[in-house]
Amino acid sequence: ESNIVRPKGYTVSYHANPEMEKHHFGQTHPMKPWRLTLTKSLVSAYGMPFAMDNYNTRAATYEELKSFHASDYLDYLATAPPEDQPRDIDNPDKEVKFNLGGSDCPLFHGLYDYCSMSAGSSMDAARKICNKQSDIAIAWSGGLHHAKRSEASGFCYINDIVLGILQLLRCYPRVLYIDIDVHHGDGVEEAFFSTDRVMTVSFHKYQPEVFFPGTGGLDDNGPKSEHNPGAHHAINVPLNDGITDEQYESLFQGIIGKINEHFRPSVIALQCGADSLAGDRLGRFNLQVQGHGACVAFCKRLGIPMIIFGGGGYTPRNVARAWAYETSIAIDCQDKIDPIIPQHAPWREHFIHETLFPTLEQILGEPRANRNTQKRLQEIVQHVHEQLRFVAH
Ligand code: V1P
Ligand code: CA
Ligand code: ZN
Repeated sequence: ESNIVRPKGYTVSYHANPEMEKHHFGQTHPMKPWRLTLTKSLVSAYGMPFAMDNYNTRAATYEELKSFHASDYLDYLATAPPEDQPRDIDNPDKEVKFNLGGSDCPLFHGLYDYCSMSAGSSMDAARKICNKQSDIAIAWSGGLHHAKRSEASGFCYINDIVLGILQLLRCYPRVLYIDIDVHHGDGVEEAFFSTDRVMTVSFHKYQPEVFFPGTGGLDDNGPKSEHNPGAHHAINVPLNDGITDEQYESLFQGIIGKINEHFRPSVIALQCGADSLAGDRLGRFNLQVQGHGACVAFCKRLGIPMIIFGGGGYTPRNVARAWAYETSIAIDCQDKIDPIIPQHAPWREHFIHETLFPTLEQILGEPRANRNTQKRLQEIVQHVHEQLRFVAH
């Protein structure tokens, strides 16, 4: 498409490793790395690569992974036998200790390669932001926000976001982490619990004991122990089923706008998990591609350098729609692209409705009941504003 040109005055980069998409978590597992192939094919069908710097990234090295993760965990991740091989009789309790091999975090073939490729793309994106070679760097294969220093969790083994933010902290004083995945960004929050140089903000479905991971209540704002500079620097926005575009946009702008004034981030790391979209296999919200994308557009308008990560997203056609649309927002061609999916797009038959913006009725038949009252959403904004009074500015 000849109308897709480089944006004027700033540079956008796209970081991906096509080898990563060939990995499989298993037949019944919701995480499908193939959604990255579908996303890339849609981005390409629209001609968007012409407007960006496109990097084929290398896998992160063991040393790079060690900047956040423990060596015994990485060693086991690198050597644990895949599920269909004989059990590792020398290490009977390591799978339990590291939470590897269950239904959420299976030990599949090529697992270590898969993890180091995801981390490699996110770290590459962070370095391009640090070097000022990119103003917006996109790493859709990252966003694996649940992984801990020595533990896998919720489909996440290596926390590429933490690794990326650690890179950013080498060159920028303050990082604002924003997480619009339907799940709580617990791994990133915990990693930066004790610093005031990173503020973490997660919007998520919150229903302890029912919805994974069960953390991220409104009052959880970082350990309030004495002399913890990180206190008040974790912001949580707990939501109920069925939130709409309109409510989410007003909540997002009210909260992120205020945080921007108080915290004055030098760079933004935005996790764009697409499981917050309506019709997601695991999600519970009623967001459409437009409302999800509006969060990216709002952050972009702040005019601060930004890394954009992927994350969850379990209905591949909707993941590809959202991330292709958000790529178009990054390069500022969202008003130029045809909402009808290009005739030559590979796997076009997967997009049951041939538009980038299916209606709620098209996605769901019957929309999910909205359990978020205006009163409760106002209380949440109020609470966040009160937290920010503790943040130096
Ligand atoms: O609910 C659980 C745990 C497993 N039980 C002990 C409770 N796990 C969830 C994990 C969701 C992970 C989301 C990751 C992300 O935030 C970032 C990439 O999007 C889970 C669910 C669920 N409905 O919440 N696991 C599975 N479903 C699952 C289903 C089939 C096969 C394997 C896992
Ligand atoms: Ca979230
Ligand atoms: Zn998620």
